[in-house]
Amino acid sequence: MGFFTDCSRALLTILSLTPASNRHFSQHPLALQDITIEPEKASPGFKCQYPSLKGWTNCNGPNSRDCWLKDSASAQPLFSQYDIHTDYESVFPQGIHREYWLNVTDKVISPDGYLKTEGKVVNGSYPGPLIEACWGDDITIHVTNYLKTNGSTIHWHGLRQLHTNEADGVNGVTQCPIAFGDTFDYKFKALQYGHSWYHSHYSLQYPDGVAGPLLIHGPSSANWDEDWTPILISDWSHRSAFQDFYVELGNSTSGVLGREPTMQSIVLNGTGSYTCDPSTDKNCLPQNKRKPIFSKVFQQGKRYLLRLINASTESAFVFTIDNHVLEVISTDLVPIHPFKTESIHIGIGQRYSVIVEAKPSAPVQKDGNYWIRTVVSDGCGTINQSKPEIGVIRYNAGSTALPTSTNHTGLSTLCADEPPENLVPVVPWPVDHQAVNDVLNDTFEAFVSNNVTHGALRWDLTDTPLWLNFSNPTILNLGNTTWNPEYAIIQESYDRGYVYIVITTQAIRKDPSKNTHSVAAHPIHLHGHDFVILAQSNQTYDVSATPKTFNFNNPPRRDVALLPAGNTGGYLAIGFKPDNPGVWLLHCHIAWHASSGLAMQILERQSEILPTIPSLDPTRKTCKGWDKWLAGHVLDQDDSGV
Ligand SMILES: *[C@@H]1O[C@H](CO)[C@@H](O)[C@H](O)[C@H]1NC(C)=O
Ligand SMILES: *[C@@H]1O[C@H](CO)[C@@H](O)[C@H](O)[C@H]1NC(C)=O
Ligand SMILES: *[C@@H]1O[C@H](CO)[C@@H](O)[C@H](O)[C@H]1NC(C)=O
Ligand SMILES: *[C@@H]1O[C@H](CO)[C@@H](O)[C@H](O)[C@H]1NC(C)=O
Ligand SMILES: *[C@@H]1O[C@H](CO)[C@@H](O)[C@H](O)[C@H]1NC(C)=O
Ligand SMILES: *[C@@H]1O[C@H](CO)[C@@H](O)[C@H](O)[C@H]1NC(C)=O
Ligand SMILES: *[C@@H]1O[C@H](CO)[C@@H](O)[C@H](O)[C@H]1NC(C)=O
Ligand SMILES: *[C@@H]1O[C@H](CO)[C@@H](O)[C@H](O)[C@H]1NC(C)=O
Ligand SMILES: *[C@@H]1O[C@H](CO)[C@@H](O)[C@H](O)[C@H]1NC(C)=O
Ligand SMILES: *[C@@H]1O[C@H](CO)[C@@H](O)[C@H](O)[C@H]1NC(C)=O
Ligand SMILES: *[C@@H]1O[C@H](CO)[C@@H](O)[C@H](O)[C@H]1NC(C)=O
Ligand SMILES: [Cu+2]
Repeated sequence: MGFFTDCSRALLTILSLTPASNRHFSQHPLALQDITIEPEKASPGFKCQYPSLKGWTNCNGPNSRDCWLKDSASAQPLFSQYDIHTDYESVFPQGIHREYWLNVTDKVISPDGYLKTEGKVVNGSYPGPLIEACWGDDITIHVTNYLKTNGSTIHWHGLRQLHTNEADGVNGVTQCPIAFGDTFDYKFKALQYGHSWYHSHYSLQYPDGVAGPLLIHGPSSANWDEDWTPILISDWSHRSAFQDFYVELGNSTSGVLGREPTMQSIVLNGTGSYTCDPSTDKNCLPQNKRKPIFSKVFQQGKRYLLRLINASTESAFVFTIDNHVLEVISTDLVPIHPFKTESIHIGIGQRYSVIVEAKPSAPVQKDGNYWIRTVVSDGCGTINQSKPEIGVIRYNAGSTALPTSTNHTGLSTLCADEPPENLVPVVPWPVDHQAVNDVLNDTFEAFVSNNVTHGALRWDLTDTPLWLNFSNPTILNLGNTTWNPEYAIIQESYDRGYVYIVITTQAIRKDPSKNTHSVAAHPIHLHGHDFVILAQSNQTYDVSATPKTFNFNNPPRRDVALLPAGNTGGYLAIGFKPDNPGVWLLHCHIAWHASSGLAMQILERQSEILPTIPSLDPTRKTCKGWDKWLAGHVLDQDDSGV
């Protein structure tokens, strides 16, 4: 039974790296003495439960957020507790099984007060409902697709999916799209804790609204009193992303790459305010039919935990609250040593947890109202109405006045990740100074292919823009020794150490006659892993000199990092542990670029993937359903598929 058996006391659950036996999710009957944690005010009634940890107690509270569970009967509880220092990649507390249902449908929506007729949503709303679980829980999510013109999949952004590659939700890679009326069951374990988001990986579907927050309760690296459930911050377009994409692709015959489409507004937790005239524009909602501006009440002196997510299509933001300081405690799903700042730059797909003390700096506003602002970073996004005043913090719950507060002065709006020296993980990774792979061979350039493939110029990473066949996911080809170059597959069959991958914006190996340099910053996301940032710069990458500057000493660690763009180059060097057999997408999180082809697949330990998957029958069944749907529909594939 491996590690899902009851271990009454003292023994922490150790992650067994022998697969197959790990797959029996057990449900424990609840007993009165079962340990429960009511971690939050944000979601009343939600409880974490650890019935198998008999005799253990909850050690998490407003002044001990670093602790999660402790074995009170142990002589030295410090050595038998789950806390912020626990190496969550190898050890976790066994929670309970939770089950969720999601329904993806077409819907006319208007989060910013303007009708988007081709909206696509989860359970009738944008953002979709919160998926909430606890560290160590087993999760099953049944996703049903009712979209009339699209298939669908859901990806659980940033979750490791250790030994559950088939639940990663990437069509063409780990599954076929879910056809109209069909359901796919995603089953995985919450081995990390923190907040993230889920979104469709079907072509350009998530910018149309198929996205929602995900929260896994666990310890924090600083103390707080009350929390907010995660909020998605996003740029927003009134047109379907499937139409906007043609702006990006440009004219297919002219041989010119298009520009990024202009987005219309910014939306915070599903609300925004687009200025338009209802008397002349029938899609423009009058004020009384709009949602009120996002506002939250602060009680003087309390510490609030805010969980921020940048769920943009193309824009990065700088987040601030007038007169307040932010204490940052996590990068993506990695707890970090807290640091204080007035503003935080959040790239697409990135998340930060920040604690805000309700103690406004002078000058205190008479009405006690302060703006929450999201400023679009310089050169990272084009939004027609990018009004930064997006929400309100109120000290007087009865007030409805808009704030008169002013922004922090001297803030940088540079499009760059936070300085690495600020992002120090609590659980350190001392990174090997030697890579297990051939790094030059694994150096890739984000370029535009000179070749008009599939009717347009496209972004690429390998020599070919990614182009997947929805009906033939990589996971059903694991016996292959040769691969279609358009699947952009690279092999990493190592069972120890670190694999380094370098991505640049300047030519290193690429043949300039086949690919064109195009200056753009790209937020790079890797599935199945957290990675360390060995180096990140907007300068030129030098194959012999730059690696000498790599940071091996507990570098920042996360699942999305910006590849910066300077005039002459720019690079991002990452390192990951090849400890999770599977086929994992690495891609730019600007939806237009991923669709265009700026993506590749890392095939990790090919021969060990199948033994970790209990059965591919559900995957094959989904493919059958998709092929059946396809037989009656015309699918005009115009993008990579992701
Ligand atoms: C989504 O909607 C379904 C059907 O209405 C409901 O049963 C389910 O609980 C909802 N899911 C969540 C996560 O709220
Ligand atoms: C899911 O959405 C479809 C289409 O709107 C609807 O017919 C169906 O009843 C919904 N299912 C559930 C369980 O809510
Ligand atoms: C998805 O649906 C949109 C309509 O909302 C349509 O324009 C597009 O062609 C569809 N794409 C695919 C790949 O199914
Ligand atoms: C975001 O919106 C949802 C749905 O309306 C709501 O339940 C949630 O409390 C909001 N989040 C915050 C932090 O206010
Ligand atoms: C979200 O990411 C995009 C792209 O990197 C960036 O332009 C935008 O400013 C980010 N948003 C926030 C709130 O940081
Ligand atoms: C912004 O919107 C206005 C009004 O719809 C339009 O006239 C203008 O061209 C838009 N600007 C851009 C850059 O798209
Ligand atoms: C370089 O990459 C190619 C293509 O993936 C592979 O065939 C070759 O073995 C690699 N060379 C080394 C030294 O790793
Ligand atoms: C362009 O792409 C086609 C089809 O993928 C390929 O046959 C051809 O060699 C490519 N041409 C160049 C110059 O790369
Ligand atoms: C896609 O894959 C399916 C299943 O392997 C195959 O039947 C079909 O011909 C492929 N389509 C294309 C365009 O290659
Ligand atoms: C797997 O190999 C077969 C036989 O060579 C080939 O037809 C197929 O395209 C390959 N699959 C992928 C995803 O490259
Ligand atoms: C490169 O980065 C530095 C430091 O972050 C910044 O000061 C500079 O403006 C950037 N240059 C470009 C061209 O973006
Ligand atoms: Cu990009």
